[in-house]
Amino acid sequence: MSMRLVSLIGAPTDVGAGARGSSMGPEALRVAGIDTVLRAHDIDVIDRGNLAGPANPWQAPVDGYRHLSEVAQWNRLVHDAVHAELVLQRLPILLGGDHSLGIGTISAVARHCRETGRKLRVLWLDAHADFNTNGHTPSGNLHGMPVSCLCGYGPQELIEIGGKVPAISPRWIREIGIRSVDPGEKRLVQEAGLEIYDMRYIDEMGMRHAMELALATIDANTHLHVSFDVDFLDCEVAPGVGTTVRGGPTYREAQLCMEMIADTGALASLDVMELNPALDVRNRTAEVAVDLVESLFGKSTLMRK
Ligand code: Z70
Ligand code: MN
Ligand code: MN
Ligand code: MN
Repeated sequence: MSMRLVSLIGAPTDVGAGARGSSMGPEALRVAGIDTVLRAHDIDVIDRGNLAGPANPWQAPVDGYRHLSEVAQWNRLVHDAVHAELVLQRLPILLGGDHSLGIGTISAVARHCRETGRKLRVLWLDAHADFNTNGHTPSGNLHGMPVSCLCGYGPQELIEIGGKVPAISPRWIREIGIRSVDPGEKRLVQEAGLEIYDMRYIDEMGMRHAMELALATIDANTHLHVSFDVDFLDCEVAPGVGTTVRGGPTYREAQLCMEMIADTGALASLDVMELNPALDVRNRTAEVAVDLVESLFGKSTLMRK
């Protein structure tokens, strides 16, 4: 395999979240050694430092959106930074930041796939479906709306960031680990026909089978994007997130999930989102997240090499 090229991009913000603190996520991932861990796997890593966007004004929602203008500004910065790395044929890792920034990364990835004639598959690892609209959201927090925005349901300034509306088709997405969906959101998810492997499915069929289906039909021309919301993990494993939801994947199930993604050889961009150091215990959640990122880049290949 040729030398893999990775660029780390920090997006220190919590403008889309309901709790303050994911703005400290990028630095906590660096403190947990994300760059060193990747370099140990023969990866060329450049840390581009942090993007500089607007501060969090901590305002109430307007028309069902909190901080729409700030979220749009951050997402435009993320879009441009991620697209620039893809043009350089580097694999961008976005260090979040709240999950509203998935709009910026994935709209950049989708644009690059259009420009290069590649197929796109998005794996959304999350406790939440993140498919709300301003009419359905219980909170107004835009980190609950990135997937719907990417599919074209959302405010103009968020859905058009990558140039084309919608940025992606619901058919390109697989959501894994879901266990908290709001009532109106549930209907939207069903109408859009999102392919979801929720915790019930994982309990009954196992992580292995869920991932086999989620990764099916990926081929040599597929760009695989993983959007990893750290609240995907069970909160016993990962307490350092704004919205903990019980009953998530264990450490081993999450490792298997990452290892199966690594085995495809198709991973081409990654988000690590929603890590909240203000709620963490001695940076434990950051360390777990870095462990899992290591598996995504082929840590556990003992039996396969
Ligand atoms: C809820 C909402 C959410 C992340 C919480 C929660 C959404 N569905 N997303 N934490 N990452 O407010 O829309
Ligand atoms: Mn491009
Ligand atoms: Mn979540
Ligand atoms: Mn999320």
